[in-house]
Amino acid sequence: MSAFDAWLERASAQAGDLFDRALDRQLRLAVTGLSQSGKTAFISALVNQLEHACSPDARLPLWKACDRGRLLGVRRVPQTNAHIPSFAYDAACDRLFGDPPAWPESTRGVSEIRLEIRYRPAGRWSRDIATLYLDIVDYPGEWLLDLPLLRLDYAAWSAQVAATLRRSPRMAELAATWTQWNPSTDDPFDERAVAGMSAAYTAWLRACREQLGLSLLQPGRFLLPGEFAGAPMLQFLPWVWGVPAGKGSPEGLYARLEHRYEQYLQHLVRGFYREHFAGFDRQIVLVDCLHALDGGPECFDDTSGALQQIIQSFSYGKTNLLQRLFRPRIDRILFVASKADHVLPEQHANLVSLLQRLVRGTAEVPRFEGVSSECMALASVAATEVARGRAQGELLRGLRGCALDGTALLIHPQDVPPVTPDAHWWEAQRDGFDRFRPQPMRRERPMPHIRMDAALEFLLGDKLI
Ligand SMILES: Nc1nc2c(ncn2[C@@H]2O[C@H](COP(=O)(O)OP(=O)(O)OP(=O)(O)O)[C@@H](O)[C@H]2O)c(=O)[nH]1
Ligand SMILES: [Mg+2]
Repeated sequence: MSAFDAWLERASAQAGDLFDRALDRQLRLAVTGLSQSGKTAFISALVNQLEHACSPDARLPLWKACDRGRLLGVRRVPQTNAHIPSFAYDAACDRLFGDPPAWPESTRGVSEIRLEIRYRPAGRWSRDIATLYLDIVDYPGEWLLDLPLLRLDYAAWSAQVAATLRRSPRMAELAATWTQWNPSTDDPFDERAVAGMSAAYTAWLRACREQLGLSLLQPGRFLLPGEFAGAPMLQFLPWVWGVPAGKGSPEGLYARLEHRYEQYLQHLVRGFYREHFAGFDRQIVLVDCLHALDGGPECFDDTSGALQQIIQSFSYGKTNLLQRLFRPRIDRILFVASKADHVLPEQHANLVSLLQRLVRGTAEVPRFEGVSSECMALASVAATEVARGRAQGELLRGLRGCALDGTALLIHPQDVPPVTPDAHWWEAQRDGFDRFRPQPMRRERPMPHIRMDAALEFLLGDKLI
């Protein structure tokens, strides 16, 4: 496609978007969450619930438009940005409904999906049929952590990494492979040495994720470079060897690393942000609180810190028609403790309370802008069922399902602490929360879920009146 054709396509897509926005019949939903928080499973489940919403098997009592019979149908339609791959809903379903069932694969690139929702507006005399277009983007969670870098220059980002190393001896220990380099600002820029050190830095990011369970790992594309693997702009690392007095010579190491950082932001992050992360109307933030608990205090704080950084990359506020057209902002945000099917229903209140603590700092920005927010515990696809049975000779009420390796399980999951755990809690020996694979499901029926209808009501309810 020539540059002109691409421009023409984008311009006509934008004109179409503007028209739908003027009529308030387009809604862009930001599905936000760290890597493995459940974004792809949520989007797949959302599409599945919407597509089955008018069938007799639908189980969405908390979604008023659906419960009151005003929903006429939902279908997938081509998204306006034809140059962006479509969300692989069918591939996700092939895995979820497969034999054995499996979760969708971890996301490796950006994709979009557009849903056309047809409904009858509320009101006794209304005979009209109205349409709402719902646009959703899926992307790898790692890339989300690049957005906060847009507010930091190279020196500020380097200082942030240096502070993290001072705070966390475990991270500092793993970082020895690259921190021991210890160059000077004016050292000559040696392409091979920088490539080697950048590889060591990337290996450190990976080790922090795999060994320490951390998420606040930047730059995100280092972990998942996509089509840019091997590009020089992905070869740099933070300057943690003291604060340089100046930038040194323009051809020196510091200045060249700084240039690479800026190129990374310019070519990868800014474009990605502009194309996919501007103009959202609603946001859902998925948080795997149980992973944060299993990972220990450092992982818990890391999750909280990562969410706080991410939220600052979005714009919030109440909007009127003009703003909605030209400067859309998020006016509702839903914080979700995902994978709630890993604990017993009576623990959901604790899970929500824990989520509130975890996102306390994060929720401040939207609240300050007067944006309505809510916290709930949800399972996009419920992989367990509450059951009674005997385990090791004991009669117990617990959760029945299959572990990720297929082993049948009946467990009584541990309780969820309602507040940020204290040192006592962290020190006690305990097993982690068991993880389950999806239960066998029939394609012609909607997927089992927990509170997807409440999420739909919060996110879309006021738009379907
Ligand atoms: N039991 C249960 N597990 C879930 C649910 N949603 C997600 N999971 C688990 O969480 C894992 C990650 O889910 P994804 O939807 O791939 O997460 P993601 O946020 O898209 O991850 P990235 O694409 O890597 O950023 C899945 O493989 C499942 O093991 C759920 O509703 N219930
Ligand atoms: Mg994903």
